[in-house]
Amino acid sequence: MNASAHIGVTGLAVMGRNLARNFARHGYTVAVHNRTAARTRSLVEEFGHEGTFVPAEAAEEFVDSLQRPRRIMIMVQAGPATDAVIQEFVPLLESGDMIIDGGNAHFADTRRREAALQEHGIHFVGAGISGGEEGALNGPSIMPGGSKESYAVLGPMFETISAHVDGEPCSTHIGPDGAGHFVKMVHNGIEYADMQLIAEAYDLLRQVAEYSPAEIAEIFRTWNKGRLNSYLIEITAEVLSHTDADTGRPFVDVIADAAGQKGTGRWTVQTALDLGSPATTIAQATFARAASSQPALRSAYRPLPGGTHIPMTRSEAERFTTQVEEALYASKVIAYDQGFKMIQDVAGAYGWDIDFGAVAGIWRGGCIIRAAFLDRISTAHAADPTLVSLLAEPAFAQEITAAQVPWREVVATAARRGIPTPAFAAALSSYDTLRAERLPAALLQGQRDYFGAHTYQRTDKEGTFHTHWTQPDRPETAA
Ligand code: NBP
Repeated sequence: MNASAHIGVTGLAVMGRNLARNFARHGYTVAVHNRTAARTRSLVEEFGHEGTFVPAEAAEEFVDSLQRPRRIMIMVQAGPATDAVIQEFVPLLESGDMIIDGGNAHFADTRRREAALQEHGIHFVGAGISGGEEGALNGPSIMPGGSKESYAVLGPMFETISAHVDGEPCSTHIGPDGAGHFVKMVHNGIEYADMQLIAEAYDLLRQVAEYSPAEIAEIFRTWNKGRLNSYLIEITAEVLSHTDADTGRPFVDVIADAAGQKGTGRWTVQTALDLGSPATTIAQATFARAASSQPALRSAYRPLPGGTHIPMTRSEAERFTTQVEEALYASKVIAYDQGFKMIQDVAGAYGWDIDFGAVAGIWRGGCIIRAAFLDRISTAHAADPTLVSLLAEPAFAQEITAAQVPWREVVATAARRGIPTPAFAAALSSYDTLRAERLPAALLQGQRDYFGAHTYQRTDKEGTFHTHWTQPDRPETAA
């Protein structure tokens, strides 16, 4: 067989099929393969005219059609299916070949696979791909990990098929082994937080300001022209302005209020706990989905009292809308900051050299959290690669300072009226935690020392100490 294909894609469900078409549309010769050959045939029948595809039914035939070093992109279900496909291909490959996992793998699996394939001299590249079906076809945001050598070969291909913003590709080498999938996971965690914050803003405008979904859609459209400009705000306005064809009711009112999840938010929260990274807004957004899907628990709580409903005048509602915009923006800055902190923490833990500015840069297009303000996040991190927090950057600090009164007013109004705002409140509380001069952590240390002799440090002298709490005069000793 003529080894003509620049890249091979195995796994031709929605994502693999669209990525294969994207490569082909950009002039690459693409070998295509799927466990069930019917998918391969239908891809070529329907879209063969879009470029050059080399279909293969057998794995050997697929591998033989690839130029060396061979580049195989796996687009199958994450988990055991990915391992099964790797096992199938490794014996057919040789040193220097590359396997790219474009699925939503857990970064720990990617680390394991990368280490195992290194022993065969095969480059394993865990590449986070965001943008869903549409992005895969027309330009996703691509977050590849793995070796620098593999990016030297794959980078130009990824950068060609990725989304572009201001002429810049939305693909960059994130870092070694699992770094790409880690960053994709955090992207999804931020996505959970961003969506929850938008949903809470909607709920406040609906319940407190008593706007209709169609009116709120217009508010979101206005916000989308300003600093909140983003894909998620844009689609929110679309969803809110949609009317149900069967009932004539606002579509949002006929959708069951139980949110689903596929697991990347949960992974982000679990990993944040492992790293000790306080990603509280992302965690609350994930728990909010879980709580919404607990009907028995919700029924048990439903009869209990809530807050007070106080009608607003039109001008009060307009003022409140402005406050919600401020609160949403400030909370969003905190959520993104928490995501970046996780990436900084993992980089420290694993010694990964990650360019945080470049990460924000490739999230400006192609992916679900694409937003105008990522430009500013990118600039802030690029200007100071050691930036601990966005809030240490003067322009963001100024905006957060300006948002103080409305942000607190919105969270207080929600509490008084009994409207849940777990993500808004978590963001504000995170802000207040991190800016506090003194935290009650001092009391926690006292409690821990009391029941578990866990020791403490003092503010006035060096060393580690323990108080003998049960002795009458409670003597203190150096531990
Ligand atoms: P799915 O996640 O639905 O997986 C279906 C594909 O996996 C089919 O090609 C199927 O082959 C193949 N497959 C399975 Br299942 N088990 C296999 C096995 N043991 N051996 C070989 N092939 C096997 O596809 P998708 O929605 O296109 O997503 C692909 C990857 O991209 C996933 O990891 C997903 O998490 C990730 N992702 C998806 C999105 C999205 O918006 N859908 C976005 C970003 C990332 P068959 O045809 O023979 O059954």
